[in-house]
This record gives sequence, structure tokens and C-alpha cells, in this order.
Amino acid sequence: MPPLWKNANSLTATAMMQTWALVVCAAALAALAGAQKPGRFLSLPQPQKCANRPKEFFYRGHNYFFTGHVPALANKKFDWLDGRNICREYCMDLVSMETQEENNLIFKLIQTNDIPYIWTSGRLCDFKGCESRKDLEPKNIFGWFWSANREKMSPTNQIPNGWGYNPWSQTGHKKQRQPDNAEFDINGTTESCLSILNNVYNDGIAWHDVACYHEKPVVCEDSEELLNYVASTNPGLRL
Ligand SMILES: [Ca+2]
Repeated sequence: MPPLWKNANSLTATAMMQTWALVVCAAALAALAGAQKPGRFLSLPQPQKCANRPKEFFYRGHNYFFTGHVPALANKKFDWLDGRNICREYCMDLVSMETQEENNLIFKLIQTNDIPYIWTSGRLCDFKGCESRKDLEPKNIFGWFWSANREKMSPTNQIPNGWGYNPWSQTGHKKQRQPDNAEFDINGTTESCLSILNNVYNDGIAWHDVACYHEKPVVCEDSEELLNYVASTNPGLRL
């Protein structure tokens, strides 16, 4: 199995390659999903849902929406993988904040609507296929990536390139900077997923590592990979 993000550029070539990529990714994610509920897989996009996906706002070529603002999904919460799958049926994925500008946009959405927390696509590479990657060690600093596009995050203990500050919270359950993997000390569950919490630890709106089974509303963002795949397999469909 190729490294998770090194093959990202190959995913756009042809529909066949994309189909292959989806299968590979589904297999990879099934492995990590199995840690919680056996037999769970990534959902494939549904062309009609993609064509009619909610478009709450638009930024740099991508549409976004918050599940709390969509009648069919309002008041629902999802664990991390279910959150991804809700988005993926719409040719979207959980939001990835690769830049401070995009992060500001999501923080503003959270602040304006008084949203207590959301899931993002941020994930710790601590599942099968990650063991041989020396560049991901130590995991709590170098092991985080955006699942939606398999892009590696900046080291968690540094200000990301191009940012003015470190978006990871300076505090949490153990009164230590994030990621702190705090739940592992309580019940042995690793905090492998990236949530944005709204002042839960009197720390403002900030990034926290959280165990993936917790249920939260989500922000979905257009997935170019899934949109291209559905476009290439459904000629004439308006996306
Ligand atoms: Ca934490």
C-alpha cells in the first residue's frame, strides 16, 4: 500500500485511476475505522446528492456547509468517520484548514453561530500503514495530516508556515498544550481526530485532539477528488 499522501497527485489522472484510489483509500480507512466499529467503510459519493449538495458559503473554489444549518442534518451529531461519510455522499469531505485564512473563516462560522464544537478532517496517522514512516515520529508532533486530501500538517509544536500563531490550544483536560492524548490516560482510547472546540477549556476557539468516537456536528468542504470522479463517470451532470 503506497504512503497515504505521496500518491495524492496520481489521483486526478483518469476515472479508472480515481476509482482505484477510492478503493485504496476505502481500504486504508476501513482499517482505522475497525478500531472502533468493525466492518465500517468510507462511503462513495452519490451523484444526485453531489449535484444538489448544500452550498452555505464559497471560498477559493470550494463550497462549504455546516450540518446544523441543513434541515435534514440539523440537531444530528456524528462520530468522526460517520461525519466524513455524511460529507462524502455529497462529493465533499470534512473541512481541512491548510491556511490561516481558511481557518479564520471556519472560526468565524463557529463564533457567529455559537457552535460548541465540530469535527475537521484532521487525523493522526496511527493506523496500519503508518508504522514504517520514520518521518511521522514522534507522532504527537509530526504524525498529523488532513484526511480529505492526505496533506501533511505542520509539526504541532510550531507555528505553521504562513500562519501568525499556532492554532492548537495551549491547554486542555490535563492543562497542557494540545495535542495531549488526554483520554488515553482515562480509558485507553487514543485522541486520533482533530476537533475545533469553542472555549470548552476557557481557551477560545482552538484545535484539540479528541477521541474519534465522540459525536459532533461537522463542516463539509468540496472534495475535488470526489467531484472529479463523479463528473467523469456522469457526463452532463451539473455539479
Ligand atoms: Ca486533547
